[in-house]
Amino acid sequence: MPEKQHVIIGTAGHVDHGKSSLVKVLTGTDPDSLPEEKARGLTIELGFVFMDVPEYEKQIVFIDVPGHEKLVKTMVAGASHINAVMMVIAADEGVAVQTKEHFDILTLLGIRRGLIALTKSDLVDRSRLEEAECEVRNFVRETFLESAPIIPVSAATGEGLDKLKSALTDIGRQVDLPEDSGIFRLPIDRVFTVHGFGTVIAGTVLSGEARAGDGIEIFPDRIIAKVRGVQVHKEKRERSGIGSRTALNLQDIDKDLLRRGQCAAAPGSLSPTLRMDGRLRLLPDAKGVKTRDRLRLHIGTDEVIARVVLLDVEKLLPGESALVQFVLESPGVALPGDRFIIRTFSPVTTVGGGEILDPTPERHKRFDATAIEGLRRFEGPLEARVEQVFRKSQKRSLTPDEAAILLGKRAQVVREVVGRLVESGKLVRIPAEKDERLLPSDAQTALKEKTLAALKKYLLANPHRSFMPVADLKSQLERDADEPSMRLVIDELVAQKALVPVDSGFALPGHEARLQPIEQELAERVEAIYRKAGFEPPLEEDVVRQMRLPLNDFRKILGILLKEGRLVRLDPRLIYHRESFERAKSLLVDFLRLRREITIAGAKDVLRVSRKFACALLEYLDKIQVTRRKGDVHVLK
Ligand SMILES: Nc1nc2c(ncn2[C@@H]2O[C@H](COP(=O)(O)OP(=O)(O)OP(=O)(O)O)[C@@H](O)[C@H]2O)c(=O)[nH]1
Ligand SMILES: [Mg+2]
Repeated sequence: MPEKQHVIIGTAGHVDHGKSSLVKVLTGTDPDSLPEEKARGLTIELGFVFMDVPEYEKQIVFIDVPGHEKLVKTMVAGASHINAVMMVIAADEGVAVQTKEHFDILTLLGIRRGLIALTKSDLVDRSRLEEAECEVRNFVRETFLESAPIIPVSAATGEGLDKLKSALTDIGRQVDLPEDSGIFRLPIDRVFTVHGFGTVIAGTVLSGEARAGDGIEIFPDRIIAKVRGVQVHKEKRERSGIGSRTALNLQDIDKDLLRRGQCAAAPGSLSPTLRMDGRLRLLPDAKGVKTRDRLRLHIGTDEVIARVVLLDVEKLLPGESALVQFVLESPGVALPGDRFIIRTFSPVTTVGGGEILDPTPERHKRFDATAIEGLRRFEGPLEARVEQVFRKSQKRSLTPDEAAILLGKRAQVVREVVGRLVESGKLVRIPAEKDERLLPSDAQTALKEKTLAALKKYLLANPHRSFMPVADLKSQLERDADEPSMRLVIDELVAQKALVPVDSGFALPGHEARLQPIEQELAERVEAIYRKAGFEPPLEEDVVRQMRLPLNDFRKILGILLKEGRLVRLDPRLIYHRESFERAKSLLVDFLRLRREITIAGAKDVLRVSRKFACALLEYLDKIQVTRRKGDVHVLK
């Protein structure tokens, strides 16, 4: 039998209005299973109950929440990922305090579907029932439940239950599967142990899938675990399905490490942080919020304490919204687009909520224009969000797949958007055989400028050098760019002839090392020594001794003469004057043209030098590909 799509319906409403009783008469199962709940007639923990409707193509699952004012935290966790709400209002009492608070929370969580069950209809007469209906209709005016059915029911007599069931199945039909990023994510709402099975976590699968044998990571604690088995509605399954209530049996993990509020996800797919940026909207009747207010931040099934920093307003007034940065007191995880709820620290009341825009931001100063501009992009269409992920990562190029993970979007979708951003010139591709990376074009321009500036600065500080060694350049740019971005920018600068590649570094066109007059004079003396020595030049140490120069000064001058090509280094110990070398080369080449091949002894005779020089010259000619070695002889190449 194919797996049925789950429709997750949360109850909501004031304490004792009959939520659990209604779930029980609808399903035959009491959602209150704890002895303490039964004894007190009060829901304390979330209840998860499946409703079997024969012939129905979907599977309804209720999440029954507590209505008590002290347990709103639990209600938020239960309501965080529902598809629709069954708002329960007792006909005798009508709209009460937590009716409104739950309703506000559902609105802030972005729940869009539901119905209202007007319970305990058996306790009121007809006119009170009509009055209650009227009151409720007013209550939901201009809200997401504006045109939702209001159904009088009684858990005691069964009145209205059929109508309620059919309204629930209608709503279920309107629920679509969420867009799937393909990356497994399940916010944990329940942890328990099953005798003989060990530790089990449960929740609603928001995206991707998990199979037995898969590795998962528990965030924000970064605990790696292995899935031993998957269960849906107490039945063993091959894999978890998106949107389904799912239990994962984990291997070798201590239950004490797990709790509601953690998130099980594909390893490495989330980044625990102490800061999150979002748009916060206050309820119209809430108190205002100021920067540094300490609040309870509910994201997914978790609650963390955080201080709020208002980024684009001085003070946030009731009914208004602002871009904010939350500074968390303990790490949390989220993806862009996740909803959150804000409750005051003490006394605890719900004041607002909104959407996470950037779950891993830098620290921002208030009114920072770049930060605000970036967050506005994250609020925009997908193309703007993809662009912003790359912009935010400035110093590091990203692959489209990495960007997809950061956004919680399907890789294929992000790849297409990236293609459009390249066409419009906002992103630049870094060519690579596999795993093509991209960089915002602004970042590329800035990095080019930085590269040229680093080179100029280096050459100014080292006037005797005519180029900057690669390693020095890279270490200068390290803080601003990753290796592929540097490669891209350097290649482009070379192609534009703004950089000139030399042996082991880069030069600026037209730039020559500058010598002090005294160095100039020394350089001429060094050159003269080599010129005069002809085919049998002295060793470096002999020249140093002869000139009575500090070794470093000599090396510097030698470096310039070599760079300028006035001297030629044949091997680590042997240097020729350019003129002597050219003369030796043409003598040997002439000989070869005539005789086709030459031995070391032959070269010795031609140049009248010792074996050491003959050997070095022939090897160097091989190296610069004038000649080629063939056994004991060298021939022209
Ligand atoms: N007469 C009558 N009593 C009801 C009806 N529904 C619930 N009750 C009674 O109302 C009381 C509270 O019902 P619950 O179902 O526990 O209420 P709840 O909304 O789940 O309460 P919390 O979970 O604690 O918020 C119980 O004593 C129920 O027997 C109904 O339709 N008619
Ligand atoms: Mg209850």
